[in-house]
Amino acid sequence: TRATKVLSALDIPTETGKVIPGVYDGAWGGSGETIESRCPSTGELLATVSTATPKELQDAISKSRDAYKQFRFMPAPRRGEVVRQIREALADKRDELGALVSLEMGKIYSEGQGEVQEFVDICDYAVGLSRMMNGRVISSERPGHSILEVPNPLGVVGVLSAFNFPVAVYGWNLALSMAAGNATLWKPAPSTPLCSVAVTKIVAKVLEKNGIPGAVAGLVCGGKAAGEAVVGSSEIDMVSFTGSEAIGKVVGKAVQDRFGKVLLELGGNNAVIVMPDADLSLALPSVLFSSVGTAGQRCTSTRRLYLHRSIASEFLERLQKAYKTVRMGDPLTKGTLLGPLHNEGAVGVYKQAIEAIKSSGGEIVVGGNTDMTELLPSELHQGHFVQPTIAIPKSPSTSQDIWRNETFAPVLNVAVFDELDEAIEWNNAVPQGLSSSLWTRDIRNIGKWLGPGGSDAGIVNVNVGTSGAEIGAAFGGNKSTGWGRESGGDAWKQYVRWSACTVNFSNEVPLAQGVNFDT
Ligand code: UN1
Repeated sequence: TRATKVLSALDIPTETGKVIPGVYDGAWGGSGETIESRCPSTGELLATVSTATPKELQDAISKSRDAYKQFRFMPAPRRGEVVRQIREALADKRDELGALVSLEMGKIYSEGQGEVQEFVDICDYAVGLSRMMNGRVISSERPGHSILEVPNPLGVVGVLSAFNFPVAVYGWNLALSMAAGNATLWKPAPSTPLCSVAVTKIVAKVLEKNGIPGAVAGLVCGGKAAGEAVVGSSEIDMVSFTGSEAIGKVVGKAVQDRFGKVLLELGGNNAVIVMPDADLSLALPSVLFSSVGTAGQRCTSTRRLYLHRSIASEFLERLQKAYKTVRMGDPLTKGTLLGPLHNEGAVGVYKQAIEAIKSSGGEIVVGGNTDMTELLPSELHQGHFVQPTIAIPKSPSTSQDIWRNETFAPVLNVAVFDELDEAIEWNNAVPQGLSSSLWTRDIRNIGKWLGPGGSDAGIVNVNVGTSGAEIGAAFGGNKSTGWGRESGGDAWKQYVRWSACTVNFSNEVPLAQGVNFDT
């Protein structure tokens, strides 16, 4: 099968019935329960993967700690050189790994490749960073003294990643964590274990070649138990979690309870505002990509569309037409723009959202169906396909659940506004604060949008959609999105421990603030 082909190109043998080891701590293993990886497009079983027993989990955590204790002494630029080799190895397998992302997660091939590219990009960034993780020298008020701010490796970083970006989000964390001199232990989503096994194999080979302990980039596939072990372990200095607000709340509290560091990337509920002066022919494809792309399964997907009254009907009409041209099908088939949802649960969430809109008097403008058998070839009938949907809820009131909750599916809710201030108020009136986008050519609108009374999200775009960020800036959201920052910008500063070091080069020991303690 094509799955066998893709997997064997990624060094994952798949003889029938064979369980693939899902735990790596320098050696592959895992003798706990097994998990199944299923293709969301066809329902076929891709492979069975092993997880760790509680004892193996603790062993993996300890091995990560040991690996950190060794790795932290390697000079940062040399760590950067290892990251560069990982970058090369990943780029070599971009197509194969991209195809595996499509097979296991369900996003289209171009986006699967894009995810690997994002990992490659952040490696490039981390290679440069490895020579630029600078502290500072601060003037002291005391003669013959200097104050240094020094970054050192932090320890072990636990990465709990989500199904929707089974490669890139780990990449954001691993690249920075390695440059910073940490060991990283990955607990991927239970439904995308193969992507994590494939990535870990690529990384492990590079580590081995450089004589670095494999547990510098460890892996524990599994479900709740594995997640809880990572979250609860005092040997793990920082937990970087991507997922739902509900689970993020539990993770955040648990890590805080042991005074660990936590980095949360939780729900998004991202709005696009289109002003009357916007270039609609640019806004249109952009809104289409952000709302339908990845079948609405990015945390940055557009969920809310606010249209100025004067362009609302024209824009909506054009958007409806565009929705109807989106080709649904197998994510690996050329020309497909819409793959399936990831699993049956997501279809349930989609149905519930449609039901809630209808029962509260809202209108479904396009889509709303989950029975796609007419539109799809028989081999995709077991897939989790749904129709991308545009809805007009009865009221724009953000006190309604329809507007307040993140539905991780292609459902776009539309409302009409008269004044930009009103639209900004709606933009900000939800619990989440990840991404936002304003379409205008008027510099006064842009000033308002970017300023203190503007969007309160972590990503505030102008004439660019809500999804599809590059790695250069720090990525993350405010409010219930969790305030975490990953990827570029200053995000690396969280992956080190900072010390303020006052050094006395003089022959006196004066006290700060002129305090006199003479006897
Ligand atoms: C996510 O959805 O979890 O900005 C991450 C984007 C991507 C990353 C999204 N580069 O859409």
